[in-house]
Amino acid sequence: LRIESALRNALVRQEFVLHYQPQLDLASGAIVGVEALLRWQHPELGMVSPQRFIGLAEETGLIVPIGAWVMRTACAQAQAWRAAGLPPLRMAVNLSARQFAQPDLVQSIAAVLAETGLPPAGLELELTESLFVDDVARAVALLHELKNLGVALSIDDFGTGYSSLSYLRTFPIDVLKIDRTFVGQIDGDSDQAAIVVSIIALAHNLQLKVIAEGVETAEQLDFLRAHECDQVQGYYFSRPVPAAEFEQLLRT
Ligand code: G
Ligand code: G
Ligand code: MN
Ligand code: NA
Repeated sequence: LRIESALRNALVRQEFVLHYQPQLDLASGAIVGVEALLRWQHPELGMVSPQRFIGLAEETGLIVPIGAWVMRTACAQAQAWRAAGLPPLRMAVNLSARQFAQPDLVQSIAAVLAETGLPPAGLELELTESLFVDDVARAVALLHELKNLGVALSIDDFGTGYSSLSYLRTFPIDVLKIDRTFVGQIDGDSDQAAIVVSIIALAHNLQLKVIAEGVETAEQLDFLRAHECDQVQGYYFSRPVPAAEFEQLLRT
């Protein structure tokens, strides 16, 4: 309960911050994207991990105003970097189930794009397969509306959900993000390696881009390069870092 009331106050007390993790094009090594990741810096509890509060924020509905703050802050940051002359990156923002269920989701994203001036193609929404299972027809319609705005859509944690692969044909998805549990075991476990190779082939056969998450070693990187993965993200390149640090990364 203490953490719940603290969470209720976190927005007005400005205790949230976004960290940013680069996504690199595997062929060129250039940073082409960035994922915004929410952090909660509580004066007494310290840095609270999203694993501890995203679930609670979902249950209480607090994720809606928090998610709106994330969207505005991430888009404003992406546009500020562009205005500063840095290479244009695609900003990836995680969407929760509760946000996905909001009737005004599309309008609220359109409003943030208009307000910040970020071109729609500069925003990517990270969705999980679990968002699609409740009402597939609504999900398909909503994804088309989001696509019509001009934003990119990715499936996060791909391979860990329970939904059918058939949605990949009917949903206007641009990117699959291979879950880090598969990537982390490329070296030791040939079954996990086979899954990674299969997801890359699946993505490419459907004309989708594929990003490997959780890349931590040179061996994993070599494997992904050999199998023509498009983009990589993980501690091997950088942890999620504060905006100023990310900007340094972009300038070097
Ligand atoms: O960055 P970290 O590994 O601590 O994130 C833990 C989990 O929290 C991940 O599943 C990540 O997707 C989720 N997460 C991080 N930032 C956000 C956010 O802004 N919105 C939502 N809905 N989830 C987030
Ligand atoms: O669920 P989602 O993919 O959004 O979660 C992203 C989370 O993964 C972030 O919290 C981020 O801190 C974490 N992460 C990013 N790169 C790595 C990595 O190389 N290894 C591990 N273990 N976690 C990572
Ligand atoms: Mn993500
Ligand atoms: Na993920």
